[in-house]
Amino acid sequence: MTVVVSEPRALAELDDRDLARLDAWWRAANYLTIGQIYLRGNPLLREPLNAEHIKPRLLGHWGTSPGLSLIYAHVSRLIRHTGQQAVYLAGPGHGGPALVAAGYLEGTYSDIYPKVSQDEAGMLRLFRQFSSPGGIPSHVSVTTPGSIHEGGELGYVLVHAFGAVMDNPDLLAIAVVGDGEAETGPLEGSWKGVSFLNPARDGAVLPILHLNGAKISGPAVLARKNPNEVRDLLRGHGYDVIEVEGDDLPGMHHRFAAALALAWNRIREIQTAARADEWDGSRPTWPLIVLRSPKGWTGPDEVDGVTVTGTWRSHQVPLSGVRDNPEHLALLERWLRSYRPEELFDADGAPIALIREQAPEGDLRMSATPHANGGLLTRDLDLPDFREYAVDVPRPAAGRAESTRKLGELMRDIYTRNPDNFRLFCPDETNSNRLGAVFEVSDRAFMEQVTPDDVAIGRDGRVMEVLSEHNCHGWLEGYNLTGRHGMFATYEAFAMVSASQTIQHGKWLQEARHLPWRAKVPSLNILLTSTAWRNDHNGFSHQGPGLIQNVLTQRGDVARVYLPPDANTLLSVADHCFRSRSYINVIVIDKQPQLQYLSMAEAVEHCARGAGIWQWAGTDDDTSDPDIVLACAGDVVTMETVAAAQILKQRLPGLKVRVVNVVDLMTLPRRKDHPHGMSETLFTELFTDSVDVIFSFHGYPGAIHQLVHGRPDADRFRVRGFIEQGTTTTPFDMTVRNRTSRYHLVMDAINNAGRVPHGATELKAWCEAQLARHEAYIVEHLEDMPEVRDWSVRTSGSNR
Ligand SMILES: Cc1ncc(C[n+]2csc(CCOP(=O)(O)OP(=O)(O)O)c2C)c(N)n1
Repeated sequence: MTVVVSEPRALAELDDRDLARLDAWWRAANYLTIGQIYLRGNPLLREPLNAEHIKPRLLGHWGTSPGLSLIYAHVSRLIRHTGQQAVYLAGPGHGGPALVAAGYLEGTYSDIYPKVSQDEAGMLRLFRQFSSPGGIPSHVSVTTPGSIHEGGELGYVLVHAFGAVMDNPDLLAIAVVGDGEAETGPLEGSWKGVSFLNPARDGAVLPILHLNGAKISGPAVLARKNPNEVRDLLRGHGYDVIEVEGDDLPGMHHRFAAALALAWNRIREIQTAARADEWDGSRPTWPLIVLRSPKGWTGPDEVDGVTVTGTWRSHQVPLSGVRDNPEHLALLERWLRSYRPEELFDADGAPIALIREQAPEGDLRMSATPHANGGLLTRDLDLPDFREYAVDVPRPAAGRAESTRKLGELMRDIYTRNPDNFRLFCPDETNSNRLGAVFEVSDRAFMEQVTPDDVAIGRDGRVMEVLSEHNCHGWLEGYNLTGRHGMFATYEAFAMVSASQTIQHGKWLQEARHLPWRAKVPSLNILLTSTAWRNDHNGFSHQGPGLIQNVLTQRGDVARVYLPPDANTLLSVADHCFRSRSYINVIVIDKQPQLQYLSMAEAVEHCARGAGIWQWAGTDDDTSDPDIVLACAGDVVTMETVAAAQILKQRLPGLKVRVVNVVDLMTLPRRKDHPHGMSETLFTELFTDSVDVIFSFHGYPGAIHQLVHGRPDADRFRVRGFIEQGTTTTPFDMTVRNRTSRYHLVMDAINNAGRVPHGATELKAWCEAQLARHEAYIVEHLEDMPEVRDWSVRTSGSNR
């Protein structure tokens, strides 16, 4: 696209027509905002306002809205002058009616929702649907054209904005940061986005810190700080601070236009120099605007003798008793009429030409930008054949490999084939998670100083490492929602830092499914590695499989959880996830050397079914039901299950044991509960309909009970899993403490089998003795017993 470098003065200075347009548009947006909050009739005030015109429940947020609309109006003018592609992210997303009003004035809203037409009837529908049953949410939600950021859970506006512009050189993300929002941990950490933004190949973020002074019911820290401290803080983060303050009109229009022009010209200077190779490589000082304007600006100054505008009292609905209080009703009418709606909308109720002129052309309207409907821009990844990265597995459970290393090699080649369409996001653990092969083709992105000791760090890098799960997760969301692919790889326990983002993104994807105009976007892929079971060295703080629990409570149309037990299944699962759209895919596998079970061909077949019987591991001959089913999902518990089955095979050969492995956790629920749910016939084929199942699970045991609910005789599932018995110990001791060790599973099998063959009592006693030996051994030797540490099916002598 062509960005026209505007004459700085032309952009910075408003002529009369500019001013008239901005003023009319802003008045119209504010009018429509208030209409959405209050009115269910008489949308154009063509008759005196009465109580019947007022909604029974007054919902929504006025206070932030006039500021959001003012900014929107000015950015639209900038776009008209320059052709700049821009996406608007409202941090205080509770100002939803302002962004809905903007889309409506730009015509996009009626294009998408034809019933909400640009006439009186459509305006009435616009008002009635807001925050109503069957209508639209009060925030800048999925339903809002032009939005990739709901702003419901505050704190993520900058992370989404930075993710949106990565590898998106022509895009400018306008990110409005609320002063309350700026108090959140994620937002405070996200100013650092500039340290990872390359002006040559990435777009730009323009943060606009909106210091309107207050939150729901109290002052905001940055608004009350000495302005020098605010300046120092933001400069310290690397920004060039441009300030606009006041409530005078048209003065504020003039000053904001000048500030925006200054900011944009500065951005273009930075980008033009970088793209012309005139960049010394140091981190640019990007502009940032601090806007100080009153909360609830243009609203009623006082209500019941108390100041409202400029205070926290304007946060939500400044006049609350309108239906029953004639004075409030009169005040509301005066307030609405102060925008002079009769000048803004024509006889049919459509916005007048002056207002329509304010909108940029076509897709340049921020409410229509395809960047905010990223599925429209999504290109499939050019994926290598994952089978080429296979680990050779001549015999099951005989050799060990670091499975995630293979995934790293796959991602290395995805980077090469997709130079602007794929990124890995990781909180400082790419090497630790054995994904370091990506560094063969890409450094980590870093715009701060690089020293000779740094390895794989540089301004051209595209591996995103920042020690902030919030940043990693949010950047990937922004990257995904604008149509690009990636993966967030993190230590399993610390995925809980960003778990709330996972949940919020899941909600976004769920809602998007109901909107045919929202094209599907690349899935959010999360790799949980350095798992609970193998954080024996780091201890209890690093042992927490909580994210699985969160994700599986999300609705089936978005949530997917995969527990590949080895490298080949991991490769097959990863390939599937990289091809998928609009899901949250959680993949759980540890990074340590681990037993390998399946050849690539077997892995592909196993993953396609999601679960299957591992005949080679058990003593089940398929002619009749087994005596016990040993099921497993997760790498470490799979090893313990296979080991338990081997012990039973050797020491209790009369017992018929079936081993079932589950890769796709969502095959366990009934099909009516999840689209991946296996058929009842397959479920019975695997688990029978009456034999007891000892299910050993990577996560919390309750999850399996939840998933098999409603399956034939679900009570027969005895689940072992992580029961918060963590500490700093040996790998095997983690399984002992959590009662998932092979010895526990053998005893469980004996205790629950339909038939107890001769020798069972002795075997249980042997297991108890082994556990006692283990306990003494690790205290003395500080490592696991060799027969456990080096165990494989080869050492215990079995064939596939
Ligand atoms: C993480 C989070 N905590 C609490 C809330 C509840 N909440 C909604 S709006 C708001 C105040 C927001 O203040 P600010 O960001 O300054 O926005 P503005 O003043 O522009 O409305 C709060 C605390 C929330 N939405 N998200």
